[in-house]
Amino acid sequence: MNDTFLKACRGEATDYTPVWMMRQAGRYLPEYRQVRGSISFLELCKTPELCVQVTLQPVERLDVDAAILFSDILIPMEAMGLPLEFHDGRGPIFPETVRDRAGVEKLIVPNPEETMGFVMETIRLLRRELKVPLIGFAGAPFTCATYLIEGGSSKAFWETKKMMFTAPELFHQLMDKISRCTTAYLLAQARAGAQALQLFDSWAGILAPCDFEQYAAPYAARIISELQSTGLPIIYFANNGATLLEQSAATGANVIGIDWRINIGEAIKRIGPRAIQGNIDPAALLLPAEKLRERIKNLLDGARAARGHIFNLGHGIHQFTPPEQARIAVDAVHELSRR
Ligand code: 1CP
Repeated sequence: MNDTFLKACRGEATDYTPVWMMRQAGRYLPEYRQVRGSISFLELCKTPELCVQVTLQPVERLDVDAAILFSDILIPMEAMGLPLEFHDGRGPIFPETVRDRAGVEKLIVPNPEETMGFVMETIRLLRRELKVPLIGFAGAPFTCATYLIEGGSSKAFWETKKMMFTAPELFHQLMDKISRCTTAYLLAQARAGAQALQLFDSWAGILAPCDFEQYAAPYAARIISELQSTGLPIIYFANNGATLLEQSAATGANVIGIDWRINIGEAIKRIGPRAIQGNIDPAALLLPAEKLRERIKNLLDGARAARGHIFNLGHGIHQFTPPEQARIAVDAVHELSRR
């Protein structure tokens, strides 16, 4: 059993720097595209045997030190009672949005085992196969709320901010409901065998620090505190969150994920004595091998001051990344960090 990743999460010494990549299973892998050729994305998410297969694909091809459950942050939002659709090339769509009191009240806080048993089954099956730790995950409440309110992806997040600023009580009610769903869901993942848990706050970076403080961070903090009983390392990743690092650390997460818009040395100073995860620009995987290795070397040097470093990209791997380049990066991290 390779527990290097878990040791780094806990700030313990490791023989080398562990590595995984956000969205490491997915469309950049031909073997993933082959599975997806015969099944829709949502059906794939609900078929444990296939989720196991695609979760294992990057572990085998890239030699990463952790696996991440194959699923999506919007699966529990569908379980809250809002129909979800995925259209190729357009991302997720909620045809009914949540914008008023009736919409918030209609949402249920589901029993995760009953409504998302396929996720827990995937976790149980994976634990039998894996020789690296398995990361479970959920969207952080703010990020999930944007999808419910906007009805899908967004650029300006106007409807979300409109609710925040014109109906704050309703917004808090929605956040509270999503948070209760998320805590129950992650506790169920832990019981099924997840060995670390990551909260993805992909859109937190659109918020002013004062609004992050008031409307988003307290809910992430509450979930993290309710997960303490599991004893599992919790990773909090706010994309575009370089302006929110102190507040992200204050959520109580054991590991703070950072994107590439900040130097890791500066981020380490700002998050204090806890582990850090990141932070190569996903596009930098396109660099010629020698340049890529040089960039990784610089990152590893910069991360020496950290109390635990997990190498990752600053956000999900891009769909058009050549898989061979990802493998070059993983090998470079392993080789260059070994003492
Ligand atoms: O067509 C396809 O096959 C679907 C593409 C795809 C994949 C492979 C989507 C749709 N989701 C996923 C898997 C996924 N999503 C994982 C798998 C595990 C892994 O990392 O290997 C994870 C962790 C997620 C999480 C997720 N989904 C996030 C948070 C991470 C991030 O990238 O910021 C978000 C925002 C989503 C929503 C989502 N699902 C899919 C897409 C294209 C999107 C983003 C849409 C948008 O930009 O708003």
